[in-house]
Amino acid sequence: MTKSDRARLHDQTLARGPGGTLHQTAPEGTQPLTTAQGGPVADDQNTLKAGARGPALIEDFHFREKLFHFDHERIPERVVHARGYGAHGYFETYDTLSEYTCADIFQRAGEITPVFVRFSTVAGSKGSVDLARDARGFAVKFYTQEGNWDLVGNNIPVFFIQDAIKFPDIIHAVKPEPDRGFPQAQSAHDNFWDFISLTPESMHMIMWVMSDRAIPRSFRFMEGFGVHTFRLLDAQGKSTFVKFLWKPKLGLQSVMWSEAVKINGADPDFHRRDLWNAIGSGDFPEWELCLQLFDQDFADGFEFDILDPTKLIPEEILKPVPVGRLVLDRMPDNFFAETEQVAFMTQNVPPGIDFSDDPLLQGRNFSYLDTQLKRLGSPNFTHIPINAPKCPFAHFQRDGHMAMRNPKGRANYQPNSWQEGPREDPARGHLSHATPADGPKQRLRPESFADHYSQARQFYQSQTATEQNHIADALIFELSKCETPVIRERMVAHLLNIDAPLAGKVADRLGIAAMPEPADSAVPLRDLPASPALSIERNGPDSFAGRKLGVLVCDGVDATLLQELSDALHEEGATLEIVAPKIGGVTASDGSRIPAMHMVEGGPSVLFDAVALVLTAEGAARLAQEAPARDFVRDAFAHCKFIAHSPGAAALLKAAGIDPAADEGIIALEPGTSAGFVAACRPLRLWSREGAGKP
Ligand code: HDD
Repeated sequence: MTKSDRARLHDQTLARGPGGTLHQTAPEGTQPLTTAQGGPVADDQNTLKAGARGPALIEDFHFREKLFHFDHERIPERVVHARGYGAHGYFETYDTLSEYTCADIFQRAGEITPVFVRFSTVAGSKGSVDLARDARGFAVKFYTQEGNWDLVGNNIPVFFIQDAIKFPDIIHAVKPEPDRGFPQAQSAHDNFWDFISLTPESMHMIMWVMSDRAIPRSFRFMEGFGVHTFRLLDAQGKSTFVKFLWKPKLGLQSVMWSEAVKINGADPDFHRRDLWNAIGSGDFPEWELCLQLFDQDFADGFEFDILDPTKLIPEEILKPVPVGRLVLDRMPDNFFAETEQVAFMTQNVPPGIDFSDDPLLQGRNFSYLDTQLKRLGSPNFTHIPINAPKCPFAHFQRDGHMAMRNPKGRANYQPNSWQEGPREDPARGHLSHATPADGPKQRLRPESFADHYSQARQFYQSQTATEQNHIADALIFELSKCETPVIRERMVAHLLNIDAPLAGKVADRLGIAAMPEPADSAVPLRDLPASPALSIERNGPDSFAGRKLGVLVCDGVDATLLQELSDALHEEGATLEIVAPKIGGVTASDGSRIPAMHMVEGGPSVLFDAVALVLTAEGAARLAQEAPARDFVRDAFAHCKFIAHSPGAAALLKAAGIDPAADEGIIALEPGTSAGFVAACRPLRLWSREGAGKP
């Protein structure tokens, strides 16, 4: 058979395979398909067989290579923070910080440094849901001119444990129980609460994890924290202690637990989609990097040990200073290559940034390198573009699996006589702070780490009444999932040291008949002043910008009203999504076709920050017959959302059992009132509806 005969046969086979299957013909100009070795592929639809219905032949190298590669596509997921989502962006330095640090990134006002950020949950596996109750990872890789700086933080400023040696235990305890393999992405089970109830140092973090901080509305509306105390070093080696904080420009916002549960069903990728949509539409999320700077005298005078990662420094005591802004403006081209393969390591610090002796940080600096080798499979993981520095670099590390950069020349060591290769430079390189370190070798927890309750109490008392109720509800829910009564009682004993009424409420709702004694505390408890900076509600936005309105419409929807609403949202920097009886959309009053983003069953109101019912009387009467439409309104009401309703919507409100005069969060929408409605949505929720009252 000649080459052209083969090509003809190929065309026929592609058009209609011998078995009659239809195949797509290649569009004009398409690149030819090849094997990984570069060999052109004639048929990618059928394995090589002995006869049309015969057995497959092992000679089929194309099939073998294709399946071999597919079988090896997955790499081990991260042992923690497996589920994550990343984006590219930049960091802009506001002003020089040369007074405190020689880090190149902080030398010049207006300096732009590329970054890659990965947000994550901690406990769940890669395919778990976004709205699990959990801390969120907030890891930033700055590609500085003097090497990569990884600030590997969380959206919570403290941690469960004080010493890294306990990390495998806390993580084992929260992950699915090993005999049964569940629950997935949840802390509401015996093993977790058993460990916590036996680990009093975790109480402060537990208050954060039971608060709404652990169910953020979006990555865009959460803070980030470096957690540990680090050091900044100036050109002379003078050290200043520092804590790193990220403040979201759009303010803080979380969802309610009853909402989170439904969001997980309606859209398990809620946080991913939110970031994807925001960046895709040019609404780039932004955070300010703030520093809490302090010296040894402050550290000596502060009531807790600044090396203890279960403690924070209240912002009212030490004001965070904004030093730059982070903007995320580009999604990765390839999720696997970038978000999955990115390797963050706390030990990646440039000259001018150094570690403290926080025992958790010291342990982390050891752990992160190990994990990258396990996950990425080769010491050459820095050759992967997302992990490679963007500044000039040169070293003698070489060879190994998958080496992509293979230097030429004779010298593979230094010093050498060949005038080849790089040399170290004491004037530019990373220098550690010359902290004196001497002492007997021992396994001891410092006495200064002993107060496990005072800051937990301070956190609880800094919350609004609504937020305190949410913490109590979360504790009750989680502990109700513990099958072992003694674990519940042990937790109530700890809560007695944090807030007696809270302990009483939890004990009552769990049906604990006799109140336990308070847990032993190694030191007397202190009553610390409230810190308003710790409340989400007190630090919400003053605008509806970045938020989403769900608009339920029907055929005949008032086109002018809809346009007005859309304009008012656009003006505010917010967006609108249309929910309709059919995904094909509706025909508006002026005859125009309005495309729908969701049909009612697929677009429950938990996906939106506020809702509007823009309906005709006929459409509302029809929707009133449908459970998903009634739930749309009922849920919005139960979740304290602002609800706008056009005059025609009355029948649906009535069917949902909602009195339009129930409260000021239910707002009549008429021509000319849209801007007022959008402004009314700025507090995000009408918490008084929940019965807790405002702070
Ligand atoms: Fe960790 C991943 C944050 C304590 C060991 N950690 C990881 C990630 C974040 C954090 C955000 C995901 C990075 C990414 O997106 O790839 N970890 C923290 C914070 C901690 C903390 C804020 C306490 C202040 N971690 C911690 C300890 C250890 C680890 C004490 C071990 C001694 N962490 C790891 C790890 C991971 C990790 C096993 C898993 C995947 C990875 O590193 O790259 O090495």
